[in-house]
Amino acid sequence: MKGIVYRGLEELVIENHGMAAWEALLDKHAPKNRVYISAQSYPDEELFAMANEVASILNKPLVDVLRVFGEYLFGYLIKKHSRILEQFDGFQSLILGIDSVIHAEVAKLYNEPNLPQISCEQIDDKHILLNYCSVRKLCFCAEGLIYGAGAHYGMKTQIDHQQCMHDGYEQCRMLLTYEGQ
Ligand code: MNH
Ligand code: ZN
Repeated sequence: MKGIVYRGLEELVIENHGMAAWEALLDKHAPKNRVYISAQSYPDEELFAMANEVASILNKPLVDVLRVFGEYLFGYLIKKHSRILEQFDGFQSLILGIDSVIHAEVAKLYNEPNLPQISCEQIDDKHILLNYCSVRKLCFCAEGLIYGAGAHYGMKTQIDHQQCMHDGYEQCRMLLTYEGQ
C-alpha cells in the first residue's frame, strides 16, 4: 500500500488519540525507524496489523474500523489531490469516475500502484451498482470512502453490500442509494 494511505491513518490516529498512540502502533507493527512517504509502497501487512490493533484497542469490529478509516481517508486524499476533484460536478459523477478518472490519474502519478478494480452501473438517478475486486479485499474501506464522498457533497448515502469477497464471491457488489443535491 502506498505511503499516502498510511499517512491518512497517521493523521486520523493522532487527531483522535494523540501522538503517543500512533508511536505505539508504529513500534508494534512497523520496522524500526519506519517513515511513510506518500509515493512509496509498503507491505500491506503493516496496514492490516495496525487496523486490527486499533479494532482490538477500541473493542470494535475490524470492518467498522476500516469503514471509519475509509471515510476519513477520502477527506485526506482529496486534500492531497485537490486537482483530481475539479473534474467532477458532484457525487454521482465522482463515483462513476473512480476507476476511469481517479484511479487512472493515480496510476499516472504513482509508480506501480496497487489499485482495486471498480466498475459501476448507473441504475437510475438515485442508484448505482458498484462492483469491487481486489486481492486486498478492502471493500469495507471502499464503503467508507464512498460515505466520505457522500458527506463531501452533502448527500444522504446508503450502501447495500449485496455480495462480498469475504463470503467467497469473486467480487463485491454494492448497491448505492443516494439523495441530495
Ligand atoms: Mn482510491 C487505494 C477505493 C477515491 C487514490 N482506493 C484504494 C483502495 C480502495 C479504493 C478500496 C485500497 C486498495 C484496494 O482495495 O486494493 N478510492 C476508492 C473509492 C473512492 C476512491 C471507493 C471514492 C469513493 N482514491 C480515491 C481518491 C483518490 C484515491 C479521491 C485520490 C486521488 N486510492 C488512491 C490511492 C490508493 C487508493 C493513491 C493507494 C494505491 C496503492 O496503495 O498502491
Ligand atoms: Zn465486500
